[in-house]
Amino acid sequence: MNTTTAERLDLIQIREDFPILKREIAPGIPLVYLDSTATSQKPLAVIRAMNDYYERSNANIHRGVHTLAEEATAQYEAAREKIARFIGARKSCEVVFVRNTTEAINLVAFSWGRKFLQRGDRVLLTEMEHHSNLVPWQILAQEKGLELDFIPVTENGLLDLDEFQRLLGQKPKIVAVTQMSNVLGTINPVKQIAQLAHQAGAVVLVDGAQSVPHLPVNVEDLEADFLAFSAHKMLGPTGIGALFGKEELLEAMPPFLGGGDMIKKVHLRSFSANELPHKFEAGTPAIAEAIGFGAAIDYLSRIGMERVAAHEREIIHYALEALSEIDGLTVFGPPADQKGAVASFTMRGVHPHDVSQILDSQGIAVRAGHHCAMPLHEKFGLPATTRASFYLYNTHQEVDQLVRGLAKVKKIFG
Ligand code: 7TS
Repeated sequence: MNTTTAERLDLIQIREDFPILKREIAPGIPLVYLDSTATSQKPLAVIRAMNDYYERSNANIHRGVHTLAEEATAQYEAAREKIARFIGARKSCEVVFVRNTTEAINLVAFSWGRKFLQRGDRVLLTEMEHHSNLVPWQILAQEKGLELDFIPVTENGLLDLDEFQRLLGQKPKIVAVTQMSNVLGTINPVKQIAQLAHQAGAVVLVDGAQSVPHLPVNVEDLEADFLAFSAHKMLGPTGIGALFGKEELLEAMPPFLGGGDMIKKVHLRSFSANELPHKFEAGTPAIAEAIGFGAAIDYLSRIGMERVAAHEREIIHYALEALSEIDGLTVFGPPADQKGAVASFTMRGVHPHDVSQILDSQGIAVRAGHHCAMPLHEKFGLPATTRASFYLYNTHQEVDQLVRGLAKVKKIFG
């Protein structure tokens, strides 16, 4: 593997930073948390940043001139700056705070999409999208009479790029694609996709819910027009996420929600919208959560996303190797070098929910179901899978525990 010992993460120190990892699920049964794709755990630095804000500086932002209001505003805006730097945005006004990835994509669909798409226009998605990058487009398609097309997923869990080129020939107005599948783990070549989409005249939205937490992501390098991601999957709190949008696109878009903060002037029958990014942030935002998001970015930046990614590459190589030795177990998706640290699998003769229940009785937290990607499961003819996912705090020993846990599942189900 391409990490040297010097670059390796200090797992003992990192695990110390996450109080929940000391939890026992039952007496003598320590937690093995393998569900970070759903939501990550939070380090003390994030929990403390939010507590400090409530204990010292709590006030509403952008309105008061008193000391607390100024502190709160400064911390909230500092978080935006950190996020902008983290993803390589040129300006912090290109980062809009939203509740999560889902809201970010809805914002694009219902602000950009409502204004710039017309009956018969095509939206190009993929078969591996999370529901949050499908349903908003379906709603808009019904409203406006749009055509939805899908880049197919191959048997081994990759996007069919020949078919993508053909679909681009139909001149979609927007290509919206996930950078990493939350089921297959597939890391899609979004830079190449964006370049080709731009040549065909389309705008590009990247769903970064799984990539931004796990890989170095730079919007300039990717040539993404929009990038959506959630804090809670990258060590931050729930209730906050970000939409990156290129300034000229955001400028041209109408507001999404109306109310306080997003306006410059309001009359009884009209308003003028505020400047970016406030135009898209109506009402009192999740202030403590934004500050916690900033602290999560600080934590990841201190470690370095290259090292996070390298650790996860090691873990997934190790996990796939170990899982491949279990008779009757099938892991879906591409080989380890083309995917992130996600292993969705089925076990012959055992329902995925039973697998996860028996693992839970051993303290091992995995997820079973369709993982909000029902069309992808349909494609593979599966009602559900069991999914183990890994992050910077997971160890090789935890992979071994998963393997032992699965041996027990097999024993119980004979
Ligand atoms: N896009 C992808 C690729 C995701 O994995 C998820 C969440 C979302 C969008 C939506 O993120 P949210 O923060 O708005 O909910 N994925 C999962 C999952 O795999 N299990 O629980 C949530």
